[in-house]
Amino acid sequence: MPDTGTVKPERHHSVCPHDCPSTCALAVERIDARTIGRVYGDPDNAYTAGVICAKVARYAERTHHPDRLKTPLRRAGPKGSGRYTAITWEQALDEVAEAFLRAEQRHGSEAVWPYYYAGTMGLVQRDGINRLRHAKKYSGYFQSICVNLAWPGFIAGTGALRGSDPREMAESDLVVIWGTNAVATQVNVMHHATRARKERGAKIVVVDPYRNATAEIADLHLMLRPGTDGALACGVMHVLFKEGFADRAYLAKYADVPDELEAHLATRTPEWAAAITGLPVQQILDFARLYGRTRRSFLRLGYGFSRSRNGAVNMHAATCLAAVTGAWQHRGGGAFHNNGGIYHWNKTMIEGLDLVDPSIRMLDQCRIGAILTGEREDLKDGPPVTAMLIQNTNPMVVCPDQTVVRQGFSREDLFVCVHEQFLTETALMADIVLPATTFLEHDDVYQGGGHQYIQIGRKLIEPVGESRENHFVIRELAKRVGAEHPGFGMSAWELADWTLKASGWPDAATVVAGKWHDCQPDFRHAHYLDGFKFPDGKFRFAPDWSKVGKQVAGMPRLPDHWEVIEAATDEHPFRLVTAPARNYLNSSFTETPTSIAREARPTVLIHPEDARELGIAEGGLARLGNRRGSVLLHARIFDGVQRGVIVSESVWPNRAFIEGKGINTLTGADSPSPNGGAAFHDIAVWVRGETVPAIRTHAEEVSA
Ligand SMILES: Nc1nc2c(c(=O)[nH]1)N[C@H]1C(S)=C(S)[C@@H](COP(=O)(O)OP(=O)(O)OC[C@H]3O[C@@H](n4cnc5c(=O)[nH]c(N)nc54)[C@H](O)[C@@H]3O)O[C@H]1N2
Ligand SMILES: Nc1nc2c(c(=O)[nH]1)N[C@H]1C(S)=C(S)[C@@H](COP(=O)(O)OP(=O)(O)OC[C@H]3O[C@@H](n4cnc5c(=O)[nH]c(N)nc54)[C@H](O)[C@@H]3O)O[C@H]1N2
Ligand code: SF4
Ligand SMILES: [Mo]
Repeated sequence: MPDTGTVKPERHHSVCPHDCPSTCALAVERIDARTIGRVYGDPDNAYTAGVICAKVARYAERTHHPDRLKTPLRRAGPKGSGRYTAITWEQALDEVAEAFLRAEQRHGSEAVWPYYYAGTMGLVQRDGINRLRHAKKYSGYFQSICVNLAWPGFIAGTGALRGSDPREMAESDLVVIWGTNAVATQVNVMHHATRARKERGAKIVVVDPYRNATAEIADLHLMLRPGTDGALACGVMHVLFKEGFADRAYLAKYADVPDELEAHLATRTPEWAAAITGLPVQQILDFARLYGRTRRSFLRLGYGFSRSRNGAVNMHAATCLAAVTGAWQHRGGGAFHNNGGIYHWNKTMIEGLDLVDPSIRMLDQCRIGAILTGEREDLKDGPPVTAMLIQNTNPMVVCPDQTVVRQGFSREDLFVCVHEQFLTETALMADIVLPATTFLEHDDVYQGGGHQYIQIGRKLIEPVGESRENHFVIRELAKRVGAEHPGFGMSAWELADWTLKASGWPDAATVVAGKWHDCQPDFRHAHYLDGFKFPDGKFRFAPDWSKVGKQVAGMPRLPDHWEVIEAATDEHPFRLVTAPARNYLNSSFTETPTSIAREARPTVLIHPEDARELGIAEGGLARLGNRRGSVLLHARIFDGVQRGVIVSESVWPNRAFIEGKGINTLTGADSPSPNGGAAFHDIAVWVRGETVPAIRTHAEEVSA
């Protein structure tokens, strides 16, 4: 970072674009037209409240990283070799367009598959790729990697993806942080929860399979087996009914089948739940009674406990607690997962929705391995995919069943263009690599998932090298492949402004002037006091799963433990959770030196007694395997898990592992109910101790 002397750099409002529920309001130091300094959380924003994570506070490290891509590149060696030659933007865009036109000529437009995700959460830069695909009838893209288990589970009971104002956590007497490692993944939750503790003596309960940084500071940690939250929720509700904590008047007015639920729960005793979750009976009773007698009890439901094959059922079961006690009626009470349902966007211009052709096939993001290796069912009996444009995602690291993903990307007849900030492992498989701007180098509009603000982030510095925003690439390709839509003629700013106005929000200039727009619905609406979002206004204990997904066979009618997880067996006695690493964000920040130094190396946490039986010592090597493959990494002996549960904080690049195979080698790509996705924390494996010659850590490699 340049020396700024004694003059304080000016601070500018911005928005964190990363795939994190917090979508923090930022104050960014701008040192000059090309350089940023430190990044702060905006203290005036009621949700951010001046708090941001360490990795974004030092964003200068990422923006000004020497490895930022600076020019377009053309592959000059085998796929994956990393041999590239620099070319001009004109050459690069012409070649991509030619490849797309060629693919279209040979196999039809569906042979081209634009592939993207939420590396940036800006609506224009993230979703604009859809305008190109709709205009050209390229293959559709079914997003499934992140929210497809969680959201249907929440909506199943409430009818809508929204809940109590997340800021109300500060006014709660009991905050239950369930399946989210908030200290690491959405630090602002902790700000509001610890305020409640300081100001009101609130209790903080964490439900999580390992003693993560959030559990460390909890009053009570329910350290259950992964994939057993449905059983926990049922055991708790059994006690709530039995011991008089159920609000019968509320249930009569606001719930569908409370009597049937009560009868169903009669056999779901705390003892039953203890046997499935591995928790002590007394702990389940203590939690149930604490929850039952606290009116202002706030369920802060994360994504983690939904990343199991029964995750949607577990999410629904957890939401049922607030209906049983009627906690929804109280300030600081109820439940919150994500606010997606409060926004009413008109994305016609951004995504070209007026051009949608429903006959075009949709290809599943998580099934990319099967799709690229030609599985007929995944291709919907259509043509092979022979050309791709990839923006804001790194499937060669983050997608399940990596062995098959790698096979697919290795196909010689597949043309891939990757638009990236760094030479990721996906970019390494590309024929053409295009350099991308970061959020500080372009305009966009953002909505909060974990809160309720719309914000705009403006371009603050000049693009690094020759990097260009996503919207530029989409426009330029549109010109070259003959795609037409008014959206291609607008700037990112104009698209943001049009979209805000067409959606009934204030225009872009107004949002910028006020720094953000607060979209919080009023108390009655947020707490469903005028009814849940169904015609009869009643919460669904017995949801119609077919309303939230297509694969519903076998899903239980009422909250339960649904035994479809990858259970431990004699052959695969361990259950692996691949929870997020604090200093990484998915695969991002795995390039910044401070993050790498703090995470050190790919590691698996193993219970001391399991480690002893396996003959694995602290810092020793462990091989984890199942029928999908095996990975070799270092072990840490850790007593903050149940026996039989292991945790590997993720997502390290494959190349950071000793044998170049990363953790998602072990993850299944089978599509869970009711709506697809990936069960990243639901992996059965065997574990073996192993010895190999000393090998440098990733951190050592990077600094070497
Ligand atoms: N530092 C950091 N922040 C991130 C990310 C990151 O990778 N790193 N990723 C971002 C993204 S894309 C997302 S979607 C969010 C997700 O953030 P979260 O909502 O926190 O969800 P997860 O990250 O999947 O997992 C969180 C916790 O769930 C626990 N868990 C796993 N299985 C179970 C289970 O069966 N039951 C229960 N109760 N808990 C379980 C894990 O042990 C972990 O501690 O975070 C975002 N923020
Ligand atoms: N084992 C395991 N695997 C997981 C998970 C897990 O918990 N465990 N979590 C899963 C989850 S929840 C998710 S959401 C996925 C996410 O996985 P990814 O989609 O890969 O997530 P990111 O790392 O957020 O973003 C990917 C890339 O976007 C790039 N990028 C950022 N901004 C821009 C931009 O403006 N333009 C362009 N062109 N590129 C940009 C970044 O440089 C980064 O390389 O990973 C999943 N994979
Ligand atoms: S907590 Fe999340 S939204 Fe906030 S700065 Fe960090 S990554 Fe960005
Ligand atoms: Mo995610």
